[in-house]
Amino acid sequence: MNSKVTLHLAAMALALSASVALAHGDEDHAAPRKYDASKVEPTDFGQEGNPKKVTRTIKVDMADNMRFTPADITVKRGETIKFVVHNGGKLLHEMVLGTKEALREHAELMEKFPEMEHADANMAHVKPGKAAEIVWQFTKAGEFQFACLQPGHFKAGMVGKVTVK
Ligand SMILES: [Cu+2]
Repeated sequence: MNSKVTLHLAAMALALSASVALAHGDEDHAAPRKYDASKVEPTDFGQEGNPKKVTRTIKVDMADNMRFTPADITVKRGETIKFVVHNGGKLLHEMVLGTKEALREHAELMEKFPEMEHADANMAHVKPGKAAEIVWQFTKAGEFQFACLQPGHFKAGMVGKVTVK
C-alpha cells in the first residue's frame, strides 16, 4: 500500500469513528439500505446492485469458528446477487466484499482502530442471531473475496472467495 492510500484510510477511519452513533441507529432494526442509482460508485469488484434487479439470492452463514458457509461462490459477470448473511454465532460478525488487496489492507486498519465503524454497500455487520443483506452487481470478471474484518477474525481465516466468470 502506498503512503497516500495509508493516509487516506487513516483519515477515513477518523471520519468514520465520528459517525458511530448514526451507524448504530440503523443496526438494531437492520433497516434495508436505501438504493439510490445516482450514488452508485463502480469499484474494481463491481458495484451496489439494484434490489429490484436481483438475479439470484445466496444465503451465507457466519459462525464463531471463523468460517463462512459457503466459503466459495461462483457467479456470472453481470449478475446482481442478494446475499442474505446470517450470523449463527454469539459474536458480532460481518461480511465485506472486496478485492483481496483491499480486504487485507482494511483488516490491518481494523486491527489498529478496533472501534472503527464502517457502513457501505459492500458490507453487512450482523449481530448474533440476526441476518442482513448485501445486494451487489458483479460487473467485472475475476477472483474476489469476502471477509469478516472484526479484529482477529480475518487472521483466523474468516475469508471466502467469489469467482466472477
Ligand atoms: Cu467474524
